[in-house]
Amino acid sequence: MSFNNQRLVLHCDADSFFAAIELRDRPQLKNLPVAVGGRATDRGVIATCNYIARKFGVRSAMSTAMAEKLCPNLIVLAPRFSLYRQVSEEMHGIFSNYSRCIEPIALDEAYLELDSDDWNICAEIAKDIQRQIESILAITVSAGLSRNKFLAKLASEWNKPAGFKIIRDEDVAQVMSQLAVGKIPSVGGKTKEKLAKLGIVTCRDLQQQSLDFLTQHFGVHGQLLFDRCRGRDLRTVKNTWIRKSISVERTFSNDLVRDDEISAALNSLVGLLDERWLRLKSGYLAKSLFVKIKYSDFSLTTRESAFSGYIHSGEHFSPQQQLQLTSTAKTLLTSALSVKKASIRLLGLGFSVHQGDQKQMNQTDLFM
Ligand code: TTP
Ligand code: MG
Repeated sequence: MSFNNQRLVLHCDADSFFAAIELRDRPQLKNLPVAVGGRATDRGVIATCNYIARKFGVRSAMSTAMAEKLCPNLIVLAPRFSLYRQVSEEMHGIFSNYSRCIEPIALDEAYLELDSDDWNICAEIAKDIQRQIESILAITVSAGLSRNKFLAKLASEWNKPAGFKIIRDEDVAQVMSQLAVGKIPSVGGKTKEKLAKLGIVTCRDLQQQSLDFLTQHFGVHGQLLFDRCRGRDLRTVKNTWIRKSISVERTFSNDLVRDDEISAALNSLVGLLDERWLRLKSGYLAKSLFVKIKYSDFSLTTRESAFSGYIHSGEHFSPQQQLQLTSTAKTLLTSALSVKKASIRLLGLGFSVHQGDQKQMNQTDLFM
């Protein structure tokens, strides 16, 4: 089998994404069946559920009433979409430290084209991404590494949750021969049924059919079936991810209470943000500064302040900017603490950004 793509593709998909985010703030529910969705009394549906609930047959898009019938002890939590979007943004930010070509597929899922064709190097990158996401975001992702998008996605689904699988060139023939046709993403219920009527159940069965036969029965879809059942996929990874923010955060081993320790933590975050900002490939403009606080009860709050000017990436903050950023961050923090003064478990600091032409921008614009 010959392969056009030299670079390898990594597919990452977070495990029970919405539920995992809810569970990290409610560790006491970790070993119970938990779902995120609407209430049964409101004719709600399940958005997702943890793997414990899946053992009872609970699934995404199922009515909550049905889910509660299957799993009477199911805990159904209301969704918090803006939080999921924020975590998604942070997860994609982590991806961007490892790849310049990222194609997001969903909030919790992306293809990454890696800069290497060395399987071992790419496997290390994949594992590093998994570790980073777990340590920074406290959720797990499954990852699949292969030669193309189709095979990489197949690999990431192989042993969820927190799974990692590589499908190497020499494994493709065997993997495909045993695969059910329903595992090809575009083969939905109807196509599967039609294939079954033709006696085609596995990809091996599909491989026995000519391209003519498949186009005769499935039109333009025939070519896709012909390719996928052999593990072929010529789609490239399209770099469509746009960074919207960059942030740094610290979880403290002892929750912060005193003003002086909170202030010291904030100063050190400004330093960390400066480092991240310097390393970020140039071309980003910061348009606002935000602080994020997680209290010891795991509740979360953010405060944001827009700039009237811009600051651009790829350079250290000037001393003046450093002062102004620190002072703005303190004001934001004070505003949050005036609403809720409690011990702090985590502090974060970041910029909302957009991509822009540096030449148009004058660094001294910041906070003018
Ligand atoms: P998925 O990645 O499909 O599911 P998941 O992350 O919950 O579980 P898995 O471990 O199998 O990957 O979807 C990502 C999120 O999208 C999911 O957490 C909730 C949301 N979603 C819905 O709201 N409705 C749906 O029907 C599906 C499939 C997902
Ligand atoms: Mg997922």
